[in-house]
Amino acid sequence: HLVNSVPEPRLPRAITPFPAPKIMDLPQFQGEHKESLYWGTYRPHLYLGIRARTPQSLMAGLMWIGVKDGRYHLRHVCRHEDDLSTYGWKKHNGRDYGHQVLVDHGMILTTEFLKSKSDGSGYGGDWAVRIDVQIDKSKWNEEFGKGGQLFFYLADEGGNVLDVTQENLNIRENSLLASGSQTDIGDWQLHLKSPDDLKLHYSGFRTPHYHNLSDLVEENLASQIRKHAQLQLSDSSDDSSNVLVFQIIGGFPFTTDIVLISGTDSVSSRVEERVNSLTGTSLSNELKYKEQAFDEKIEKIFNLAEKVDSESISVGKAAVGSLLGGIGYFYGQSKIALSRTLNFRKHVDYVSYWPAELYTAVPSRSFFPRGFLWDEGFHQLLIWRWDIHISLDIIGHWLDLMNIDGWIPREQILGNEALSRVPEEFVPQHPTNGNPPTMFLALNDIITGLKNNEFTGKDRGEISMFLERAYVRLEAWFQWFNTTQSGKQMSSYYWHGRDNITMRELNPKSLSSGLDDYPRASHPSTDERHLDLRCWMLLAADCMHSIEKLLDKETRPGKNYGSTANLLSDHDLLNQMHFDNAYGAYFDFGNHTEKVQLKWKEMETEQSYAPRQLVRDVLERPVLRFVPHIGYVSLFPFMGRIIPSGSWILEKQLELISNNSLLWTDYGLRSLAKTSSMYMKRNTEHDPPYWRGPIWINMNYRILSALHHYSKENGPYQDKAKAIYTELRSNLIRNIVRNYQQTGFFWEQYDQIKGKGKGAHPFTGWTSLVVLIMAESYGTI
Ligand code: 6A9
Repeated sequence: HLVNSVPEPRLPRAITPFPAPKIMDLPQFQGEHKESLYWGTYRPHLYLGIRARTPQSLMAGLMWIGVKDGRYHLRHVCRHEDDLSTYGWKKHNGRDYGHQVLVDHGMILTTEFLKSKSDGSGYGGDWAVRIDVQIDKSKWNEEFGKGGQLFFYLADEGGNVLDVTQENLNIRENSLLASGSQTDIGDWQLHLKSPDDLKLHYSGFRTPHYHNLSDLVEENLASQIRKHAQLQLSDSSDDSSNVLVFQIIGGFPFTTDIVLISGTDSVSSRVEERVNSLTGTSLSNELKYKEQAFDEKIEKIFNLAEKVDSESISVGKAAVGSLLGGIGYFYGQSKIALSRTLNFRKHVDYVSYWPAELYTAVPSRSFFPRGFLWDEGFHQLLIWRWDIHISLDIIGHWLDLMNIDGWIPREQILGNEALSRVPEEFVPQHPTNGNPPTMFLALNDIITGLKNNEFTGKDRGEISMFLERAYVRLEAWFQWFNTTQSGKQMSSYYWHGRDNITMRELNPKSLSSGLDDYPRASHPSTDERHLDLRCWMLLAADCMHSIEKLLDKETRPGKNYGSTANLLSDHDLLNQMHFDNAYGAYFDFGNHTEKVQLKWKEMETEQSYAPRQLVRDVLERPVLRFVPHIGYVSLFPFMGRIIPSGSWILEKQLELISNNSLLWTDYGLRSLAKTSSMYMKRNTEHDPPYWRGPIWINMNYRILSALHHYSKENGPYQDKAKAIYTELRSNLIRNIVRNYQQTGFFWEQYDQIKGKGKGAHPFTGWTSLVVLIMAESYGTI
């Protein structure tokens, strides 16, 4: 039979999937589980966007016309430029309920989302959206109009045709707006009901592109204005439209309920009954009930009432809501760089990864609405406590993205919508670069949860089956780090892929570490030893060891994560490699000089547009030595709880943390000590300091967690740890809460001088860990 077989072309290794059964094929992710998560607000990059967890979904979205500085703007995609004074899910359970408030220059929109599965509905059930529009009279100028304009659309990624069901859209008499058919859900209908008098217009489009739908609407409106001097859609659709936009015009204030009913082809579909139960008073009641359930669940899981004041509680709820409401579903192919260098066209050559699905939370709905590997491990610290099934589903999706070498791409830019937001040079992912394996943080926590009987019968079984299947992948992940990121000395590691020929960077970055511009050895080399990576390896080995024990795999010959964990947690060994006795602190090691600066230089180049350039000026020969920056990296052994509680080094670490001329501020701990030569230094002309001073919440959470641990361990420094813990915790809570109240957002970082939120916002990723800080939930590691 060999004769007829055509040899398969061999894929480059980097894009060859890991050869093991997919985690997502496990029975626990099929059936009822899968159906229950079919629809959701899975388009987090939009102010309101709904889709299903399937590659070619029926999608819905909301646009509206907002007014800023006297000019009209169409809102759709979350953008900093829109300058909304707040938006985000105040409550959201990640499954079938959400409540969001958006404030757009005097216009206040509330969007609520509800799912329901009842007799007769199609796969995934039905969903309803309530949109409420009000104005704040003190900010709204009557000249802008007495009414609001919403645009609600449906788009079928599968290209199926959508029908407008009545030409004159008289919703007083007939709530049906549109209908269509879809493989997963059968026939469906879209209905609209409102207690207020609304005017409706519509327009249909045929397009294969879904990342620029607001352009279609804008063009249609512009041409209508030219032709008829009226701001209304053309009221036309032909029988090939796969996008339908409904313009809803109402006088302030107004409310509208929009419902998607699926499976209307079934004989028992009871359409009218279902529409009624998902609109009007029934919807109000159902929303109220879900809201209460959300509040109760928060209280039950996090016990906030016992821990913080009521203002903090509502911010804590918004943190949970916004992280869960930010969960998205993406589908597409990552681009994988084939080399580090640019080709003659100044592009990076790349190949495409296999088409893949990713269900994940996102760090920021406006600025980076996509999956980031190490962010996700932190997100799961919160999500598993809320809903273990959602959490395992997310972790499973990520682990299924692993290639045959045990590598997982760091930043997931899947599909055109995601691609359209990222500058080309940042798209290709480098298969030589890692990113901290933070999923082990969550897995460790989950395993502790198992040991403490926090899960019931069925969940316990599913978690074990999950770990059983994930095991080979986790092992490959560990091995990928252990082989490709190892250093010269035994059990030393460094982040590979730093640029060692750059002439522009003050200190070559290590994006793979997640800490981007946090200063490392001035001259990247194979002699480097990175403290943070070594500690991540300990976490990974330790977690692998726990899983081995749990699954009875400990006795396999040649494998023993226990001994690796012992080696990596050996305090003397750690001290030999990373402890600077003179300074009394832990450091990276490498080829380093402190005497590096950026200097303006006249360049001999044809690029006449930039004759003067800021370049790196090295004033002294680097030597192999400790890299003397106090900051997050130097606290990794503390975070990993490696330091024995009786050791004088622990006292020293507590001093570094609590000293306000180093890391301590009233708002949380700085990323880099004030005394560091790189403190708040730009890395290039265009690269302001990022992890060189500002306060980041993921690292503060880890440090706080270790302080909490040492405050419980008997030892001479227990009280000191306790005192610092208490103060740091209240500083972090107070500042994040204050910022949320004043600015309406959670932020990417907080400035170390006044505590002011900085960078991307809303940043509803790891900043939402504030709720775990409020609850004092820290897990084992
Ligand atoms: C590049 C810009 C319109 C940087 O939160 C995600 C990551 C973290 O994983 C990382 O630790 N952030 C942190 O240092 C944001 C990275 C954003 C890259 C976007 C393209 C285009 O924006």
